[in-house]
Parts: sequence; C-alpha cells; structure tokens
Amino acid sequence: MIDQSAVKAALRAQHIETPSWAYGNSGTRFKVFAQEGVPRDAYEKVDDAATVHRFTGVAPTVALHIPWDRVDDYGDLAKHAKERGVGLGAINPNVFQEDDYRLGSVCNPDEAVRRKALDHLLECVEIMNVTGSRDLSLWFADGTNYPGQDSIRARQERLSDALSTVNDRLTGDQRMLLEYKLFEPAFYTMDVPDWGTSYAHCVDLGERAKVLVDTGHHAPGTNIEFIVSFLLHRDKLGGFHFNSRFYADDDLMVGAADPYQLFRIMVEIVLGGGLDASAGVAFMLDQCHNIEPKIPALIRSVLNVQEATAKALLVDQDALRAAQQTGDVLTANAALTDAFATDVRPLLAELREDMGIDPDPIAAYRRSGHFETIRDARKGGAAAGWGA
Ligand code: PSV
Ligand code: MN
Ligand code: MN
Repeated sequence: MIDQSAVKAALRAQHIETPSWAYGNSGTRFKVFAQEGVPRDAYEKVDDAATVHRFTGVAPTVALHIPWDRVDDYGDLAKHAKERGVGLGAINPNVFQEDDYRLGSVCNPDEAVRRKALDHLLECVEIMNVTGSRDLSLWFADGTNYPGQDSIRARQERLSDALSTVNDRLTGDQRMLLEYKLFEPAFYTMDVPDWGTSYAHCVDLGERAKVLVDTGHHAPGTNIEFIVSFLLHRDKLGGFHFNSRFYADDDLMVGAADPYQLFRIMVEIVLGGGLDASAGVAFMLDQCHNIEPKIPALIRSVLNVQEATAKALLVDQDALRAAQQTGDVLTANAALTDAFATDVRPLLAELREDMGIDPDPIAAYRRSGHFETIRDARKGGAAAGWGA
C-alpha cells in the first residue's frame, strides 16, 4: 500500500527552480518574437519567478545567468527576491557570447582568453558569496569545428586547469555542476560532449563537483534514465536542466513531448533516494518560451515535473522488487506503467489545497489579471534574455 501522506510530503518538499532567461524574450536565429509584459531587468525577472512560485508553491528559487542578469548590487537583488518570497538559485556564468570566445573560453589556445573566461567564472563565485547561492552551473560552448583545428588532448588539460582553479575557490556548501552537450555550437568536437566526460572531470575534482544533466543535450534515443541512475548511485548527480526536445537543444516545455520519459527519469530519482534533501539533486528548468506566454508556460512546466514525480512516487516498489527478483518481466514493467497511467491531478489538487494555494494554478493565474497588470506596467520595456 502506498502511503499517500508520504507521497504528499515528498511532493511538498520538491523544489523546482525556474531560469531567469525563460522570462525574457527569446527565439531562434531566425526570429525573436517580442511578447508584451516581458521583464525589463533582473528585478522584474525575479518578480515573475515569484509569481510562478505564488501559483505553484514549489518553485521558490530562480537561477541567474551572468551577464544577462548583471546588476550593480547582487545583495540588493537577493533582498528584492526575499521580499517577493523567493531566493536566488544557481549562478550560470556565460563564457560563450563574446567575440574573444570564437575558439573557445577556458579551452581556448590563447592564454589571455582563457584567463578572461576564468576571471568571469571566479567573479561568479564572488556573486554566489553575496547571493548565498549553492550552485555554480557550468556550461562550456567550447569545441572545434574541424579535424585538426586544435589538440583535443590539450583542450582537456586546459579545461581541467580552469575547473580546478574554480573548485579551489568554493567554500561552505558551494558546488559546481558541470553540464555537457552533444554538439552545438561546435560541430566536430565539444570539449564536454557527454556525461562520461563530465563525470571524469567531477571525479578528479572531488566532492564539490557534480554532473548536470540537461535533458535536451543528448543524441536521439539516449537512455537518460540510465545516466541518472548511474550518477545518483555514484553520488555524482548534481541536478537537472529540464526541458523537452524533438530534434536537438529545443528547450521546449519539460514533459510536453514525452511525459513518459520524464516519468522514467523521476522513477530512477525516487528509487535512488534522489528526492531526499541529502542527495542534493537540483531540479532546475532550462527553457525558452518563444511562441507561448512565458509565465503560464513556466507554471505548466513546474506542474509537469510535479506530475511526473507524483506518478513516480506511486510506483509500488514492493511489487516491483518482488517481480524483479522472480524475473517476472511483465509484472515488473506493469508496476511502472500502472503508476504512469494513474491520474495524479486529484492528488495534486488536494496537496495544493493543503498548501493554501489554488488547486488549478494555470486557471488561477489566468483569472488573477496578473498578465494584464504587467502588460500595462512594462510598456515600452526592452526585452531581456536569450536571443534578445
Ligand atoms: C546551453 O545550451 C544551455 O543548456 C546552458 O545551460 C546555458 O546556460 C543555457 O542553455 C542557456 O540557455
Ligand atoms: Mn542547460
Ligand atoms: Mn541547452
């Protein structure tokens, strides 16, 4: 028998972090479609994140991307966040959008460029010291486009040097999460193309370094839940950048394309104890809402993660283990598919009522008139964020 109150307690404790860049205007290299009411600066992005938290109850932090969210006083931004009922989450350095980085950042053959990139990473650690953020989320666009362009091996050594310098600067509970990506913007080699490369660097670096799994960064058909299970077992799963994809790094709403995959990932999290605070798994979104309204899309995304988690918590683990032990393949598989087929919306509605929020966050947001308020208040504002 599944203990419903334990399921609810686990869902209440799960925090899903939204990314500041998802609130700003975004698009593709073909076109950025500007929307009304988008935030004009980091403060307004924090306001929008606070709105998502107010309606969902489980999104209490917002990740920052520096310099997209550069402000004069990060302490003041943290104070602003606190006043709005949220906190500042992971700090994401940006070492991919300047001309100097044409041949890479920390892996660049030019020592001066490497130094510049490293200085930015260290600056981000300083920002974490002010904001109280635990996680530095590292993603490197570094790589090569042509065979022979640079030494694959030398680039790995440069990467190790930079990571270890950053690692040495971390204090308290600070961690670095190393994200990987199969391809793009480099097409021949990426310097951190896969979880294995990230894992090897994290093992070298020690306990503060963990792997960040962005669900959009794999080849089609990759079994992401295997990666999740493996890393969690080795205490090297730092967290997620959730989104969903059809072809590449699409950054669409998590759970929109393949909710069953999201469920399978969450099953491995639940089975591996990854929902316990002590496991330190950060559930973060990394998305761009190019054609859909942003705040409702983020609410939807948070709910999608929550629904997948709820279903994973409903897996009858005793029945699963018994079937696995006796080699009863069909019953074992049914333990998962039965849980996935369960309609968890009534349970989640009940949970929200317990938490004092509306059982239907999207409908409540639409009714609230919040969009009309920001649309009118933010008229003429510059767009902020990815592709802006
Ligand atoms: C790169 O594709 C990435 O997933 C990294 O996490 C970046 O920080 C983020 O997207 C920017 O949107
Ligand atoms: Mn990402
Ligand atoms: Mn990405």
